[in-house]
Formats: sequence, C-alpha cells, structure tokens
Amino acid sequence: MTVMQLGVLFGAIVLSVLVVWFFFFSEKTGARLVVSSGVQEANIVVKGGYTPDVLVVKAGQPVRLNFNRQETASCSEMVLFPDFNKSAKLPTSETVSLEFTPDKPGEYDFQCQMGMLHGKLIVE
Ligand SMILES: [Cu+2]
Repeated sequence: MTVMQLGVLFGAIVLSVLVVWFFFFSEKTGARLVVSSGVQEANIVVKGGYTPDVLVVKAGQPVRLNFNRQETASCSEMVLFPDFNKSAKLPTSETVSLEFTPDKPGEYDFQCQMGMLHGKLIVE
C-alpha cells in the first residue's frame, strides 16, 4: 500500500466512526432542529411511533414540524400537542405541517389521540 492509499483508508475509518458516533449521540439527545430563515423545521415520520421522537428547539423561535404518516393504522391518524393547543389530522402518505412558537423552556409531550404514541419536544 502506498502512503496515499493508507491516508484514504484512514480517512474512511475516521469518517465511519464519526457517522456511527453521530447516530448514537443524536439518538440519545434528540434531533436538534435545523434553523432555516428563522424557522426551526423538522421532518417526522409517523410509523408505529414518531421518528425522531425527541426534538430539541430554541424558545422564542417559530417551529415547523412536518409530519409524514406512512401507515394506515388509525392509532396515529391524529397528532396532539396539548401544551400548545395544537393538533393535526395526518392522512396517510401526506405531509402535514404544524407551526407554533414555544416561548417557555421546558419539556412538552406530543402524542396520538389515544395517548399510545409519544414524542417529546424539548424547548431550551
Ligand atoms: Cu393511538
């Protein structure tokens, strides 16, 4: 192997370690939302649960959550944010956006209408 090949190999190993670390790390701490033009936005897949199910946002900035329900089970056809008085019907295979601005830091649960699926919004 040349020095060049070794360098590439080493780079690839470092990169995969970082990727693995990122996934494990982000799973524990929740997905931090991407801020684009002042709106904190996240795409959430609804399928037997919410993915991601922990969202970390900043207080005082608008949040936009795009729910995409990929199942027909009636359990998940509504999503509720009781603390923000927000709810939405989620038709299968459609993306439904919920927008609100959390102004107080804290932990807020969201759930399906029966309270069987759970997620958490952490406002910092
Ligand atoms: Cu349910």
